[in-house]
Amino acid sequence: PAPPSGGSNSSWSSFLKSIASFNGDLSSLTAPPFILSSVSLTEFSSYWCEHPFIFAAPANEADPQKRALFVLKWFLTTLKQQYASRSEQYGNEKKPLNPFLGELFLGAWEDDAGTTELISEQVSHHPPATAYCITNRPTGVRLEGYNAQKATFSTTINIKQIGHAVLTVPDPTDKSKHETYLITLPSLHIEGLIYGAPYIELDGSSHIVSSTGYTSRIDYSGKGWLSGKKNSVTAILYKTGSSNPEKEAVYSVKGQWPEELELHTGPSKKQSGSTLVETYNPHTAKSTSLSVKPVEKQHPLESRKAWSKVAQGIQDGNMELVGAEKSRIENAQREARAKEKEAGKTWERRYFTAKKEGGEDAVLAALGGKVGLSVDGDADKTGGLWRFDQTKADNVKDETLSKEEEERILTELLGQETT
Ligand code: 0T9
Repeated sequence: PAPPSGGSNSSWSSFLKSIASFNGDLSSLTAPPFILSSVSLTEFSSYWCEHPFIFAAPANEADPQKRALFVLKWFLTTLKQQYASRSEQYGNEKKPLNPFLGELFLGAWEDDAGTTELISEQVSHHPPATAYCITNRPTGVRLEGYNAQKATFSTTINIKQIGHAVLTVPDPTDKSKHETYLITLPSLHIEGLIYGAPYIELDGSSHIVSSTGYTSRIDYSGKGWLSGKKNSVTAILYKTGSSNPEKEAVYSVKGQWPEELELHTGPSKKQSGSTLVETYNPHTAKSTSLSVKPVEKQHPLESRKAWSKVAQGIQDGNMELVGAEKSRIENAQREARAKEKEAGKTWERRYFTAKKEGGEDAVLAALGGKVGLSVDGDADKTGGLWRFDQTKADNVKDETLSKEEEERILTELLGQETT
């Protein structure tokens, strides 16, 4: 075994010991400095759209079966940035900042598909849940979702993702109609912990089920004792309700998600008559980076602005500053919640609204049962069934904060001293 890649041996082994007696709350783990990230989980929502033109592509495809394939392809092309980008960049997975309630991360991409907008908001703190909405302006393709994580320890850290996403695609042959794709999220675990170089492996399976009658099942696997390659994936796309999806699949995919994916017609490439649709190579695919306003122009609750001192501390290895600045935010948040409670109020989410308990969600009602999602969207584990609220978004669009309002937010919600 190689020695730990970062930190000192002793701090890593005491960290491992603390994980072994772990209570399920990842944010409570005190990790050695080299494992700390200055990026908050609200930023992770942007991983859904590293390639905006692939995201928007279904809107320009007239054949519904091909559209379903394009949606599957887009989903698979997000995996690399979602789950491998930190370890590729730093040599190990990192522990993200734990967002505060109301934290925002806003931005936009510009590429061949035009402008695609991102809105990400921390909609719950206990339990932590992040909601997002990504819209490609020219086509109207939109992804809405929310997620939380449940961690357990058995051999390693195992994480189950709770929540789901809904992709809406306007029908290219009839713009008055649209179709929806309900997307479930894979579970994951941490590999490489004992070597001091943790990275993510996906496991189990996830699904995409569409209102047009197609289902994709995606199976994840890693390197086993004797065979298998790390970060492996296979997927089949079949007619929803098929009694033998493995045999009746109309498309199939095979590969390693950070390396290469092969898309074929039919259930597998070995099937006679199967043809190669496309080979996707993430190393050569065109990525577009997200544009975010400079910190000076951001709303005080925007992630990079609110966490800027903590991020600076992490980058400088100044753990005293990190601790002090984190506590400032956490204490201010605790006080704000106490005040709200006293006044009988709740924190108003800026862009999302939780569906009323018992209130039906049409997408979950129609498609949820096919992929094992409950109609209430696991609201108890995510602080609500969160949906983007266009009215709220329109109302805040041209909002300008007065100096007083900005100072009130800084002091009352982030614990900053203003002069
Ligand atoms: C949604 C994604 C999620 C968030 C992260 C588990 C994890 C927090 C949640 C699920 C995104 O769409 C996809 C990617 C990575 C997930 C993170 C990986 C990770 O390790 C963290 C947890 C909280 C830790 O930081 C544990 C410490 C770790 C570095 C082990 C030493």
